[in-house]
Amino acid sequence: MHIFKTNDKVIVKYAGLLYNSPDWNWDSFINRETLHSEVLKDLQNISANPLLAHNLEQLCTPIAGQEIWASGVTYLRSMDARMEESKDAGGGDFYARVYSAERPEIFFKSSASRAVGPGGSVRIRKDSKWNVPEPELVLFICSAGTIEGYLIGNDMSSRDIEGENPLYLPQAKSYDGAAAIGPCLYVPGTSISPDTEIQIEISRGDDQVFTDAILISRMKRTHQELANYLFMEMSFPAGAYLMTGTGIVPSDSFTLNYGDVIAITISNIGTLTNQVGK
Ligand code: DO4
Ligand code: MG
Repeated sequence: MHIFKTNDKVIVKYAGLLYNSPDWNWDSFINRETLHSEVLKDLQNISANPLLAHNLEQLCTPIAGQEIWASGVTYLRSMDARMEESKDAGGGDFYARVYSAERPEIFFKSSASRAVGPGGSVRIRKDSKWNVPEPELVLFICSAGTIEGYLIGNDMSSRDIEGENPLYLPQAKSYDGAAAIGPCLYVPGTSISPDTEIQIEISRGDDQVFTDAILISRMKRTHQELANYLFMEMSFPAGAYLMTGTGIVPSDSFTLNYGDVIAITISNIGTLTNQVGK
């Protein structure tokens, strides 16, 4: 089951058919425990409408009252890259410690108003010279703390700012257009398969300048463990989004340019495409 947000509708795609949700309010529609079975009950009372296909051409960012949080250093590749980029600043050891610590790294990523959706422009900071996308699986955790769905996310990151001093992390990670999510909320009704692949392609004009892929089973921590830490001392009345960390980091010579097109695909969810704008 996939749930899409448009400017005036919430559209459900289930078993190849499209339905206009009876509840157009994103927060009240998605923020439900056992979301998959609740939506199936809703669908019993409405008919599929193939004409909704054209509404899916203009998707909004699938967010309203949710905040976007992020987990870090959950894959070995992220730990290695960050140890290297911050070694001159003496920050390297902290990444190794958080990788193996019981408490995960969790940080605030974006409010809804700063986030970007499918087809929108992500940004790189003007005061940064080394920027990368981080393709990540995003959890949707409802206000009761259970994981109800998944999205694709891009945790845009300024590597030089974070590398200069790990205390600059909020500036390296949070700014207008630093978080992309979409294209929809995927609600499988069970936990997502460990064989789920995250794939990224970056194009510059006609050239493909970077491509890579990883399975989510390579992640060190469980999704529920991350969700439990996020919800331990914070409440989220409309539920929360949690990026689960990146296992893909381009080589150190790579930085994003204005105009680059970033396409992130996650099996069974879809593709999230964004261009780097000013
Ligand atoms: O420690 C910094 C952030 C890590 C991160 O965003 C990631 O591993 O994905
Ligand atoms: Mg990240």
